[in-house]
Amino acid sequence: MNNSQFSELVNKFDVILNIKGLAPFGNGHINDTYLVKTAPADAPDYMLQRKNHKIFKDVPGMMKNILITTSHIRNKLVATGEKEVNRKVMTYIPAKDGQMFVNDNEGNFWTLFLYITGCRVVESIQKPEQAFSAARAFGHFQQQLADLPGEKLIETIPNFHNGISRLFDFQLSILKDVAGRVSDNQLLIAKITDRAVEMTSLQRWLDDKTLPLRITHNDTKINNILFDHENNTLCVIDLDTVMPGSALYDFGDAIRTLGNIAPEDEPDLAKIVFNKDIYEAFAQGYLSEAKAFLTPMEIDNLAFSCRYMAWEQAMRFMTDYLNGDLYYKTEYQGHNLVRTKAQIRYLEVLEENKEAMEKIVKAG
Ligand code: GN1
Ligand code: MG
Repeated sequence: MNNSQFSELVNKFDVILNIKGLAPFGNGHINDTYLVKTAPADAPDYMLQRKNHKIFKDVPGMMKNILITTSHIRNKLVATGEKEVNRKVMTYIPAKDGQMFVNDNEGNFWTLFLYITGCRVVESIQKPEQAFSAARAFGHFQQQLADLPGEKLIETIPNFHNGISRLFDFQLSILKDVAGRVSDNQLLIAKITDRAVEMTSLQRWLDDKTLPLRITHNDTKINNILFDHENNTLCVIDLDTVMPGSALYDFGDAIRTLGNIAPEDEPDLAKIVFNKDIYEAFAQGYLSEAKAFLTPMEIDNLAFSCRYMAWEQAMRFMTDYLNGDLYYKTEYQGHNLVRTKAQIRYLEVLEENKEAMEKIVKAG
């Protein structure tokens, strides 16, 4: 897409912009994001994002979810006298036709939202204080949405964190073996399969209502929180998967990236080490917000949720590898296999730390 096509697209939104430049932004695995710089220098900048409609099959429904949740949070911020509302919740710009997206000639869906000035994305956390604030931000996000009726939201990706359905997809990818990658990876496959009975218990507890359904974020990687330059959290972003889910998904997924010192695709497995101090700070920060609404069953399973999310993610990466790399963006041949191995190693590290992790939650 050239610059004039980009400005044509941006012009379909209900805002007048003097575009100065446009550049790719961030490193999400699913959508494509661009920063739209505007003039004069003090005018707000925007983020233009192409939603991946092969993965999000109902983009209008997803954008409706996002509008409902951001409006709900915005109303609360206004009611409590928050002065910087636009820095504490995402602001999506409607199109001139009133929809929350515009289409290009190829049928892609584009959205526009306000760039939050003075924000920072972090890919890993070294300081426990930062983990504590990140956890409070995620806990607070769940709490802000706790009184929003779940039936108002659609499932933007059905069965997104449903371990039973993810396991089914994994087994199907093994049976089909379209890329001929199964025979070389029997050991990894076994490591995932061996844990299936324990791991699918989370879904069984949701099915029999031992665990409650809430509105959750479902993609609580550390890079989905914005910080300011003083390390204060500003707001939770990447709301595509906000939908009914378990609070355990959010806690577990955060520890999946935060508790691991190494990147998600670290090829040197020896570098995958669990950062207990970060985990402890995160658990304390999360409980300081969430203890008020979590059930004892949820609290008892916070440590387990970390192993669950690592298992599920390992299985998702492996499924994609066996399917011939169709889902996640990959940067090189075998990238999904490297991610799988790193994720399984992290799962083993979490298993080695199981007792310590449970003790920390009990103390919190
Ligand atoms: C994807 O797009 P991104 O990078 O925020 C994925 C998450 C995975 C994550 C793994 C919609 O998130 O579920 O945990 O990659 N999002 C979707 O890094 O599948
Ligand atoms: Mg993201």
